[in-house]
Amino acid sequence: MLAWLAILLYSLPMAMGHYDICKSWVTSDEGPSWEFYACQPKPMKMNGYVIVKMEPPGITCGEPPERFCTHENPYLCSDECDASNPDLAHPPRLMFDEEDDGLATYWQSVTWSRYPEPLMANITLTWNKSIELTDDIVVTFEYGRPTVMLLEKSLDYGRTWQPYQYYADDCLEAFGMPARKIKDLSVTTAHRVLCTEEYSRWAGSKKEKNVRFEVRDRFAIFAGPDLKKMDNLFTRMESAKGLKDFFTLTDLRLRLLRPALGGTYVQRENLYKYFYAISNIEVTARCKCNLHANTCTFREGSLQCECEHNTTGQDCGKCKKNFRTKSWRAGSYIPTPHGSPNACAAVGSAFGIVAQRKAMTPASASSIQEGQKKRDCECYGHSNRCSYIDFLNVVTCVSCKHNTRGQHCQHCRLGYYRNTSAELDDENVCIECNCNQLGSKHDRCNETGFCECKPGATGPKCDDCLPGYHWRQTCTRNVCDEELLLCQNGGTCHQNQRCVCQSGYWGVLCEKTKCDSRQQDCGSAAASPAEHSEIGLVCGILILQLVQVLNL
Ligand SMILES: *[C@@H]1O[C@H](CO)[C@@H](O)[C@H](O)[C@H]1NC(C)=O
Ligand SMILES: *[C@@H]1O[C@H](CO)[C@@H](O)[C@H](O)[C@H]1NC(C)=O
Ligand SMILES: *[C@@H]1O[C@H](CO)[C@@H](O)[C@H](O)[C@H]1NC(C)=O
Ligand SMILES: *[C@@H]1O[C@H](CO)[C@@H](O)[C@H](O)[C@H]1NC(C)=O
Ligand SMILES: *[C@@H]1O[C@H](CO)[C@@H](O)[C@H](O)[C@H]1NC(C)=O
Ligand SMILES: [Ca+2]
Repeated sequence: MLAWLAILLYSLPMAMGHYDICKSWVTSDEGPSWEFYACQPKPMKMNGYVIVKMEPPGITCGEPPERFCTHENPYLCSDECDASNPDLAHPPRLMFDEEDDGLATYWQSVTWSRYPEPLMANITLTWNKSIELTDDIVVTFEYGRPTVMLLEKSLDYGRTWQPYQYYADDCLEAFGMPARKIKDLSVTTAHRVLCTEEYSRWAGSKKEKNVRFEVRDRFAIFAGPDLKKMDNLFTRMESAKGLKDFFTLTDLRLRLLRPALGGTYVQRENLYKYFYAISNIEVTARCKCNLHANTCTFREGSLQCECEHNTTGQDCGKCKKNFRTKSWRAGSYIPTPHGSPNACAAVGSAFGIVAQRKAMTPASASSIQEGQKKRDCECYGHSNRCSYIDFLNVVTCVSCKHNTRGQHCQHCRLGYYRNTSAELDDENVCIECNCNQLGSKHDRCNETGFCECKPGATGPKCDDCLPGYHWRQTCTRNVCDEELLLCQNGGTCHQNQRCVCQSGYWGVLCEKTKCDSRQQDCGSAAASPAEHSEIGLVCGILILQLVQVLNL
């Protein structure tokens, strides 16, 4: 009872629809059971989990020790960077540390003493984990912000990179791009990569320290200025994959291309005042767990989702072993507020929520013993039941659906063939042969969907006739046609079945002359109701009489 209460209390925040719980214990007509929801971890500061790489080697100041000045005080170059002295060193880790109030600790580059060779630096941040930004990226520069810089991101652990945002005091000059503001973006362009001049102009090194990558402003396009309507954003992300991916990354790279100039041109006589210094890089994000986990922990050197819904993997990107009866799917934000868990289905259970309900009800307890043998019950999602065949010592799927059959529902039923563009666990894996009932010998086909045809029939489905045959209930050999079996003496071929002869001729192909009314077979070729000649009429009557006699 206490446990129940605990779970009940635990499930209360779910009403807010922030996808923060993965399951809750509910009571329905069928009894108590788990219900599952799409879920995601809370946003967190990512500083503590990052691996940072600086390029080029030797870009960090202090080896050898170096003096530097500031823009505010360009001729008082009393400050010193010395890597061997902890009080004067400026290593990269100081971009991610906790700072005491008012005392900025920062990474610092060498000065621009090699001018006019450009002073450039790459700062690559690696999480070895897909993360989804939930707030602005804020980079804090001491002693002035770069006049030209580029933010890049990777979605594939650093294999490929793409620009994320361009920053320059003059976008056109630096990148050939017009300057834009996030405010100019709309619902359809919210994930556009742009160049901004907002964070690169000189405003005094103490006044404006931050360079932002604006996540909140982009969210606000969907969720409103105070981000109260996050459901709108999430719903939109479900339909626009590009939007979701835009905020997802595994790595970030800051490419510092030109340092702060203090509002002037580069003064060659005092290059000690040009350098980069970063005191903080703030990245707020949540682990990407494909809506299958609400916690993410740091284990074995990297972040890992604590996967629910019987999924596994760093991003919960696949189904656990023995839960692969259905293809893996990411959870979905819709329908709001709980979304769809799209859980992996356990072998030997039905799918999704219903499955779990059944599994929890006492009624199914009797099947547990049978369940022991169901370890090998793999049915590719086409069945939820197996039975054990004692004398063969095999476990076999029963009641395979979707027109499948076989021990693992891995074959197609007779009358169906394998859809080569579908996986084995696809509902469309078997395609009906659709053999023409009249033209084919039976309703089965070979692996490429070809039916077996009766004589005279052809085509994949046996609904065509070979030359010399025509379609009449099935393919029937022609009596006459326009190529091989020509009606003679001016006769015309009627529906490939018979020749309609000119008066005075008869025979199958009207090859015989002079119908003598006393001859028995006279009318066999001339019994056409279309023939109104007297002879034809007489012959017709004769035949009718003959038929009547024979029937008696
Ligand atoms: C920064 O990275 C880019 C892309 O790999 C590379 O082309 C460039 O040379 C690097 N810059 C520095 C200063 O190492
Ligand atoms: C990245 O994460 C994966 C999965 O947790 C792990 O196997 C791998 O060793 C990690 N790589 C590095 C460089 O930390
Ligand atoms: C996952 O599998 C376990 C063990 O069979 C089961 O208790 C749990 O309810 C399953 N969860 C989901 C979401 O399918
Ligand atoms: C074959 O499977 C694919 C993938 O599920 C499906 O899109 C297609 O419609 C199937 N083909 C037929 C003829 O059913
Ligand atoms: C199926 O039958 C057709 C027609 O007889 C033939 O061309 C094709 O090669 C057969 N496919 C297979 C896989 O046997
Ligand atoms: Ca710091």
